[in-house]
Amino acid sequence: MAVGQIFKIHSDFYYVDSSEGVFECKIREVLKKQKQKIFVGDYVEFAGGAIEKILPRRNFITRPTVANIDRVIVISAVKEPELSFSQLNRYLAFAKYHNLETVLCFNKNDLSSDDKIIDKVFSIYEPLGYDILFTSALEGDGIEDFKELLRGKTSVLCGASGVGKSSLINAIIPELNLKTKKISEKTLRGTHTTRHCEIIPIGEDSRIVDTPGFSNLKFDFLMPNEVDLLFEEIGRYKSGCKYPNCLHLSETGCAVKENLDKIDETRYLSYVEFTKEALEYKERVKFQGLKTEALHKHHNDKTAVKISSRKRERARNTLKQNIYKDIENERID
Ligand SMILES: Nc1nc2c(ncn2[C@@H]2O[C@H](COP(=O)(O)OP(=O)(O)OP(=O)(O)O)[C@@H](O)[C@H]2O)c(=O)[nH]1
Ligand SMILES: [Mg+2]
Ligand SMILES: [Zn+2]
Repeated sequence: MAVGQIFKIHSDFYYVDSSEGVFECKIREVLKKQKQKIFVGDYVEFAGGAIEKILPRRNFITRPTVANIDRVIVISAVKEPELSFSQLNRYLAFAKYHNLETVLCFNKNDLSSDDKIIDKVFSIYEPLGYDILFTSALEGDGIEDFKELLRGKTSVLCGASGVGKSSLINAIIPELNLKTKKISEKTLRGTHTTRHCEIIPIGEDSRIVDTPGFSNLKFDFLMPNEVDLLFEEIGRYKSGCKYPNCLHLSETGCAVKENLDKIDETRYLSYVEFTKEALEYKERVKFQGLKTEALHKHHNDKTAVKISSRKRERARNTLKQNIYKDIENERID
């Protein structure tokens, strides 16, 4: 069985890169039945144009869906679309949730001569330990540094549509000529030009993953008391809070609130925003928990699971088949 890595997925076709070359594969029915999802970046076993097995992932992210990566580069535009710190904090918290090294890249630097943005970016994110890069894919500023950053690693570009992810890759490898598109004049947003994730090799030892832009990421998958783990500068005060389950919103004796002068305001506002999303998620989980309970009907003090009439019909048929089998067996015997 050959082993290779998925570098692109288009509808039902999986493109595998292996020492034997590049193959277009389909996925074995059994994997589909097991509802196993294959990500770009997955190592797989394959034979005769069919993927048989997904090998264990070193890591992965789900927005965009990519596995086995070394780092995330969050791309923002300083203008067009307008820089949103709230959105940026979302990407950063998400990468931290997946425990991935992250670098910040601010593109379209040619469109702004406003040093205030640069100062603000450095004052917030440098103390948090992030590497920061300003680039212009159009004029070439910072492109050498960007290329240097990629050396020896597999880096995933992550950011809203229209910030210039594909343009940055084109700036490094012009022959690639990846599709790029002007952001809409009406909405000043991107138009989802890149449709699929794809691993692109750069030289001998570096790889970059171009991805479709997205901006509707929500923290509706974790518990509210986990959100402060995604904000290092907030989590560090947690142990001083009066209540161990403090969410640092409006509780008394909250050490985070007492130290707000040391935390950037946009960062704290993002923390509150994500915690509220997590609180909504918690409520929903609780509600769904109750709904599952309601499916259990009480019969003579015993809890019986209520099943739909179709399932009941199927159960009866199975019973019938078993009876026929027994009859047949008797005849053979
Ligand atoms: N002025 C300026 N324009 C840029 C720069 N980088 C990209 N653009 C323009 O921004 C628009 C969007 O760029 P894309 O590279 O398609 O953006 P993307 O992030 O790949 O977008 P999606 O594929 O939709 O996620 C294009 O018109 C680019 O020419 C830059 O550094 N400066
Ligand atoms: Mg693109
Ligand atoms: Zn607190």
